[in-house]
Amino acid sequence: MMHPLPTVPIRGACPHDCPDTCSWIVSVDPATGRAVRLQGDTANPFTAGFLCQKVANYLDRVYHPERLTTPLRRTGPKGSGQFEPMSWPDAIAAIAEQFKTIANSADGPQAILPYSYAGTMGLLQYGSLDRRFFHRLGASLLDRTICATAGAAGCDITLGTRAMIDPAAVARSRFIVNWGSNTKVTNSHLWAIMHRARADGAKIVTIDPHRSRTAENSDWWLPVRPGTDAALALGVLHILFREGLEDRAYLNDFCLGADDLQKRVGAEYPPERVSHITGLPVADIERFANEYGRAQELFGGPAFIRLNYGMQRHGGGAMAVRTVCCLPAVTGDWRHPGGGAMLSTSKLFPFDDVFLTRPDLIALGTRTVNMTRLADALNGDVEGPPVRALYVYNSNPAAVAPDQSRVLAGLRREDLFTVVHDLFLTDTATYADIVLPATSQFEHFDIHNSYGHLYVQVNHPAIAPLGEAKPNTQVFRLLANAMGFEKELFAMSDEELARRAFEGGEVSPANSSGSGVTSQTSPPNPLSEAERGNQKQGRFSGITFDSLMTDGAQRLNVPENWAPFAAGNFPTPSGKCELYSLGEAAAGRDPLPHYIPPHEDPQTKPELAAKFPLQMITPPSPSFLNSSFVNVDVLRKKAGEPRIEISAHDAAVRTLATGDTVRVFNDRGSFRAKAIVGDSVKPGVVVAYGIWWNRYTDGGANCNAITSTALTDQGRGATFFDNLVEVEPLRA
Ligand SMILES: Nc1nc2c(c(=O)[nH]1)N[C@H]1C(S)=C(S)[C@@H](COP(=O)(O)OP(=O)(O)OC[C@H]3O[C@@H](n4cnc5c(=O)[nH]c(N)nc54)[C@H](O)[C@@H]3O)O[C@H]1N2
Ligand SMILES: Nc1nc2c(c(=O)[nH]1)N[C@H]1C(S)=C(S)[C@@H](COP(=O)(O)OP(=O)(O)OC[C@H]3O[C@@H](n4cnc5c(=O)[nH]c(N)nc54)[C@H](O)[C@@H]3O)O[C@H]1N2
Ligand code: SF4
Ligand SMILES: [Mo]
Repeated sequence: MMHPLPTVPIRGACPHDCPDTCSWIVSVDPATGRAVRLQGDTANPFTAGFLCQKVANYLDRVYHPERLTTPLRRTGPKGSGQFEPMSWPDAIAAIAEQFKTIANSADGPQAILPYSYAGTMGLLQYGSLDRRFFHRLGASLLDRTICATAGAAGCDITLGTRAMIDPAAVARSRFIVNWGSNTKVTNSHLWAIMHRARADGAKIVTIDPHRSRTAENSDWWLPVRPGTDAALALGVLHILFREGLEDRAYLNDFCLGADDLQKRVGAEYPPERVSHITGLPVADIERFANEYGRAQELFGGPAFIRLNYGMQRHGGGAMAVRTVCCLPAVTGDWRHPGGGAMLSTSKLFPFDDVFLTRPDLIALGTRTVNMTRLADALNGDVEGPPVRALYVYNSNPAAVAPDQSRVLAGLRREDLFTVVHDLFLTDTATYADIVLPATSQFEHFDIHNSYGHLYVQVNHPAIAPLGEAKPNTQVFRLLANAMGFEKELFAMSDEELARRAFEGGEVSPANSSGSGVTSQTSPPNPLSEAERGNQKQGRFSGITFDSLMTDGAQRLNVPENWAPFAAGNFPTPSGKCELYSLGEAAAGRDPLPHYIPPHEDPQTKPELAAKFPLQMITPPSPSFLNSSFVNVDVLRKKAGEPRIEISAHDAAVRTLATGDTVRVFNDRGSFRAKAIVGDSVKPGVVVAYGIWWNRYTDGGANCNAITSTALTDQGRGATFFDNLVEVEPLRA
């Protein structure tokens, strides 16, 4: 009897938009060339050999029967999903012809809009030759604001960079705050470290309007009213100063404006006012501030805040992040390994982004379109020429972009030429004129940073592309050739691009922002002196590209239990933690933190609340990754069906019971869901889990039917969690 050949292990990394960027090993059957198994790679100590439930089912995604295998041409009305196969040469020629026609028309190339986000976070497939192509073409620039720019702006004001520490050091924290962070679900490897700390005595607190899985599994849940985190943080600061819990030496040595801040919070944010704004009892605010400020004394170690995206997606989202970032400076928690706060580590990876994306190719005066405002852009509500062509890749805006009915109306326009490159016929792809099949992470090469840990790694292709699927980089090589662009701009192989982006990183003056966490189209800011200093220390030193190719994930060259702000070193204009912001003062704005209410706030917009009394937040379902995985049957079954959670009080007023189908609506649109009545939210708040594909909903619309294109106070970000709605039973 013949023994089967052993499977071949291939190292790679999970490409999804998740801070964990897990290292994995794909086992390939050499006889068939098929991937037969996927496991976490134990060689990466942070991701520790375990993958989340979504990616544990990855073979179902890669070998899904609905994978696109050839280019398609539309044969029916837009949105009908009627297509016929076409060849790659025909598809590329058709796209190039349309782009040339538009570029040569009176509207010019800016009438072409690329639309992409983080379907993959690999540096090459996220943003490299695509950026070069659209810059060279003269297309509109895309401001990639849909996720993280509000928080980035908020952090930058206070810290000059993202809030970050070595996340592995969280094991040493003793008072852990998940603030607008569903860590158990969205950052599960950090959650595991939090639990290690808890076994050693740490207390875990979660501040969230929803009793999320994280809140449920914490020692204390603080159900803050949506969009009021800045007020809560200002109230905590009030108490810290009142109780003398501030670290005077840290404030004197490393901070700007402590006295001004103390006066502001002393006069304007007493606990009673903060209680009224946030909906939290005064006693809870007092207790939280005291435990936070006395963490060393009460719990034997520093306090740590995992601040995440939940608080950003509101009208005052940047201010909320900016204000929370002041807390560890006032307590001096930045001094201690494991203390402080973390939003993102992506800025730490000094890849040569300028080399990859070539912003020098951007023509002066090119307009920028904010991706959050796609609904407006497709309906003629932005400056400049109309959008006549849309090229979508790494994103599914028909499901994930706000103000969905206007997004879909735009996608239905007969005069819009739409190309969608994806692995699947997503909601967006059903509106395309041409659909192109994309490779999965098993089928292409890439190099990865992470926004939740300190490891750099490459992803090796494990199997041949399915059907005629092609990686993003390859499609832009073909398109560039058809457009007659300079060959040398697109000639390098993916491996060469990665090597150069990695090796060039040490000397590059480029910004080192990573995928998915900053807007990448505006010409990069030169690094501040402090950041350049950091970079010269060589965070890639000791790592070679060749060693990444052979050995897998490697840790950046930063000290174990790194505490970057232990001795100040804030890359702000003043070099200090700016409790008082010089930049804000220079811009003529209030230089001190203050509370900015949500756009749709019952306290400040009573007329709107009379029509739509409930604040709705719309975080993703734990079974999905944004709208990815909705078409994987086991995961969709786990998610159940679109549902909303509503308090017993609000349900009673509307004669609703668990299991009832409801209509959720406001002036922008409506969607249907099953009601879950309980105490997972306070009266006045409803939660809708996203982000369903419209085609799998009853009624053809998901929760983005009610979200708006209004932007955050700073950072031009999306306000997905800032909505007033009404809910009514749908009865036959
Ligand atoms: N399983 C899974 N993991 C993911 C994702 C996914 O879709 N699924 N998405 C990935 C992506 S793209 C991102 S950006 C991250 C996001 O990571 P997180 O920020 O952790 O995720 P969210 O669920 O968007 O929001 C976190 C929590 O904020 C709460 N929240 C809403 N409004 C407020 C508020 O005003 N104040 C406070 N304090 N809390 C509020 C929500 O109820 C939610 O529980 O997760 C990544 N990981
Ligand atoms: N209501 C509401 N809306 C939200 C959010 C929310 O919490 N609530 N979250 C927001 C957030 S945080 C984010 S980050 C955005 C995410 O929005 P998107 O970035 O659009 O994320 P996905 O929905 O996962 O869609 C990514 C698509 O890229 C495709 N893809 C994957 N790999 C590749 C590849 O290599 N090449 C190509 N061409 N395609 C590929 C996938 O198949 C998938 O269809 O959604 C936002 N929308
Ligand atoms: S989605 Fe996140 S947790 Fe899941 S495997 Fe990918 S990186 Fe790891
Ligand atoms: Mo995101």
